[in-house]
Amino acid sequence: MGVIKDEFYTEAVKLSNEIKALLKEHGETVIDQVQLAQVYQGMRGIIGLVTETSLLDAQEGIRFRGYSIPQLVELLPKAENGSQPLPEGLFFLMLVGRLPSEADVDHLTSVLARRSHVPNYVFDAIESLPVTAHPMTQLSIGVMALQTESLFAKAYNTGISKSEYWAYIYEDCINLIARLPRIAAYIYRRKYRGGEHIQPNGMLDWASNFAHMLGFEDPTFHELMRLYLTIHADHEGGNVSAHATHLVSSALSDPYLSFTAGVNGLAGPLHGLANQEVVRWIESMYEALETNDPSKEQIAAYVQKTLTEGKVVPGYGHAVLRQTDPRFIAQMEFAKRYCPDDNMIQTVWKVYEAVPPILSSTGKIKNPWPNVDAHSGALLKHYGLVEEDFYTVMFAVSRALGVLASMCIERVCGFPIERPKSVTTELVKRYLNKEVTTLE
Ligand code: CMX
Repeated sequence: MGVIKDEFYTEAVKLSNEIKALLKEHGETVIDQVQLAQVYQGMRGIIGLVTETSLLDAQEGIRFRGYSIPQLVELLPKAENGSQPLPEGLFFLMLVGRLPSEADVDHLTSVLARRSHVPNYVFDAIESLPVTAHPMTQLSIGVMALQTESLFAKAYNTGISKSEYWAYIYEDCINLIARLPRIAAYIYRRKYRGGEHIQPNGMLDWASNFAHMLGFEDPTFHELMRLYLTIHADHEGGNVSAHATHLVSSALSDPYLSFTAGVNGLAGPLHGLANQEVVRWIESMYEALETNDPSKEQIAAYVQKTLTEGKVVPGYGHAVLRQTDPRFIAQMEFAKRYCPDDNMIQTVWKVYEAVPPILSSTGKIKNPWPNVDAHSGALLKHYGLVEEDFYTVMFAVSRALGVLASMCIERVCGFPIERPKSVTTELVKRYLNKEVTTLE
């Protein structure tokens, strides 16, 4: 691990120095203006964060360190005979800032395999919950239980210097990424497979080992896992899971505490839980229409019904994107190659034809196009992973790669505690009535 850690540190220090120079010269330059509506409406569009790992363009979608998803699929190292990128490679890219070689990825894979042991008390903590508890609740508790392993928390208690923080944070982040698939798979086997657990296989890559511990041995499903865990990893810094992780970590809460905050945010139906909701919505539609093969017209009528009932169409819309999510397209391409005849996948494609014109016609929905969650569930179902309330856990395993890479960078750069200013509506009214000249 030392080699990657050294290269990461060298690059992050360069960045930190660049930021210091930038702020010295341009620190008072105004780069954004804020409208009152933005303050009340989820801070949409306000530039208030720096995240190096990825950048979201409203039209083009996500780029990770400058690389689009199709480029990553082409350029990141693959498993032997595989066609999908290894997520370890994306983690390396986000962390270090360059495309990894096969040797870099092999090294990272073996480090993660070596560090994947999860202490029994973590499983005991999960077991203390009713088996009916949502898998995201079980994941959150599992990661919290693991917090006793934090090297950063221990080192901080001994009074280390600020300049040493990053090294412990780094180790915690690698350890957490290594252990997450084991915890997630434990939850899956506990909840849906009668507690028959599968031991990790240290010869497999990170995603493949996850698939194996879940109990799936189809090599194409392992390929899907590699793609899934790559494309869900990061979506710049303002989304709820990334921002929550970043916010909590800015208080120097260790990576276990901080990532759990992100997990809890991802568990919201407007964020990561939407992948579960999409499958439920399609199944309710089948039931309501009494067919598993609805026509485009029937789907359109069901979408209208959903809107009339005051509900959202899950998997559609986005706070930033204004086009079809390239993560949706990547999954569609995978499905076209491996399972084009699957019934639910065909429904997903028909929904894709039917929904955007209807959402556009409402005049209020800013993005009528599908996001990542519109496709993932149907693919997982195809391979027999049918328990949709587990899907967000898989999203969380992937999201760890992005938010923890960012956390390592932030600690080298010494980003301070986050503390935006809030105001009251009373003060806003006084400002608008010119009774006060500033909202400060
Ligand atoms: N179905 C119905 N209504 C929708 C909608 C959808 N898919 N998307 C947006 N709207 C509505 C909003 O609820 C809002 O209504 P009100 O004005 O009545 O409150 C209005 O359209 C304007 O919203 P917006 O500015 O277009 O979207 P936001 O930035 O506020 O919200 C998002 C973005 C993703 C929460 C929203 O599009 C949504 O709820 N989508 C469905 C849930 C979903 O798929 N979430 C997953 C997002 C990806 C991820 O994080 O995993």
